Amino acid sequence: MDSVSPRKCSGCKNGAAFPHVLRTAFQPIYDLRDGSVFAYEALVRGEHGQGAAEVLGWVDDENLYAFDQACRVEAIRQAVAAGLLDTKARLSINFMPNAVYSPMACIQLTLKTAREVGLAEDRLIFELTENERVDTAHVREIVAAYRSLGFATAIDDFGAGYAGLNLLANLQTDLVKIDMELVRGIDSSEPRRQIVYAIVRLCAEMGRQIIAEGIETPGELEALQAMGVHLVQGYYLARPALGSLAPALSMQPARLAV
Ligand code: G
Ligand code: MN
Repeated sequence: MDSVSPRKCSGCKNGAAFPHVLRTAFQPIYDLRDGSVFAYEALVRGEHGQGAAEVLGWVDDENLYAFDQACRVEAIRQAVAAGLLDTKARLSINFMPNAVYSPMACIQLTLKTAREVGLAEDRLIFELTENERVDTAHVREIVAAYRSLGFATAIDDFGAGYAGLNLLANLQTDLVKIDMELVRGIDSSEPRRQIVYAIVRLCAEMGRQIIAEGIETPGELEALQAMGVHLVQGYYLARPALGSLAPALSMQPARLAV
């Protein structure tokens, strides 16, 4: 096992080490083939529903590790409290690679929490969020460790920032989430359609599942559906809801009723 820093680990011994109450909002990722919820993405919120940007403002170098742990634990506990086990949906948790010091050590509290509440490993997805450049070897190690434990992994915001083609080349994630900037206005943008369709085909060839995120209009949804994208997320379908899990979509023949 890799070496572990006692200081960094001290924040992970229990989820209460982060000095703020964290809540979780859940936004569904739907499967258009049957309207079911494929997964709920867990999004961190403050005690009074403050947004992720405000909550992230409370995070510093000292409490980053404790924050990441607390987010995971709260996401799992709150999803189960909201009824996740009564559904077939998975739970998708964002993580910052820089908040993972040692992949196997840092996942233990998450694993313990999931086992305590009866959530099987194969119902957890970890979305790799890259808001800063990270060491490729480090991220590969995390993805490999999570896979070996039975979790699914996703590249988040693919096509934006640091989440480019190199990530696809270097990381064997199960899922790829297409960034919302590529989705925005896709129905009226030939270049966006060409790029996204190329990503769809590429991911199909690579055996990765695609999720389109940030869908805000029926036109965007239809354009993506026409390309064969069936895992979809966005405000047009459902906004994040604090502490509650949105129901499945009601489907009409050949068209969605949303
Ligand atoms: O980086 P990541 O993809 O995890 O970001 C998720 C964020 O995107 C959340 O804060 C969520 O509220 C937001 N979000 C989800 N769906 C939409 C959408 O349709 N439009 C916009 N603008 N933001 C969205
Ligand atoms: Mn995400």
